[in-house]
Amino acid sequence: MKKLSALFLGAALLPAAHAAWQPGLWQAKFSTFTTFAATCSGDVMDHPTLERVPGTVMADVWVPSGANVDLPQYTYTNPFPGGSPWNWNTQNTGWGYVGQMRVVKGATYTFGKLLDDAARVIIDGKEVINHSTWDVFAWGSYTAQETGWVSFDARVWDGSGGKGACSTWQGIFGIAFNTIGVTTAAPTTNWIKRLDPGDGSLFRCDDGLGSRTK
Ligand SMILES: [Ca+2]
Repeated sequence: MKKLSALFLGAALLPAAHAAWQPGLWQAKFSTFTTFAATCSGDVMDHPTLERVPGTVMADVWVPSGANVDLPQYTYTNPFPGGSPWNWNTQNTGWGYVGQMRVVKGATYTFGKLLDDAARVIIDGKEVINHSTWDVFAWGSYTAQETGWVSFDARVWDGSGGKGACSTWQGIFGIAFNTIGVTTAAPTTNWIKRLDPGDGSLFRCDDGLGSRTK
């Protein structure tokens, strides 16, 4: 009996043999890329700025044209422990986000983009948005075949001037989604932010068995 207890105790102390899922997405800031295509092809997981965030947060920040982008009000501070504040550069800033999104079988997820300048969204391998004209609304949809987690990859990019969520979505979100079939930007109440509430119920990302510790 003594031996058996020790065996159970030993098993409990062993590190988990699978990836540890965390709420949110991995983010990388591609501040030196000069094209949207370069931002889209950039490797998020190998980037030195790698940090875990709730969702595609920098798509939601708005910086007016000509503004001092270093001002604190234009930054986003990561609520996760150890997080950092970021901001857009004056020009040619890209952001990449990777992880998984929780979806429900049969539900159609319509993604919308209304930001300055560009966004691409790929969910479960399907590109639903790839649009690079600032201040122009774009959308695309994906229907889940199963209930569970699917891959999610989003990129946002600005060339110069104003950046982030704009027009009627300014101050709210730059990329959003809905599951009620809405394909117009207004009213904004039809749309949902891509932010995990903090419990891993919408977005999650794995820690790579210890190799992705930032
Ligand atoms: Ca711009």
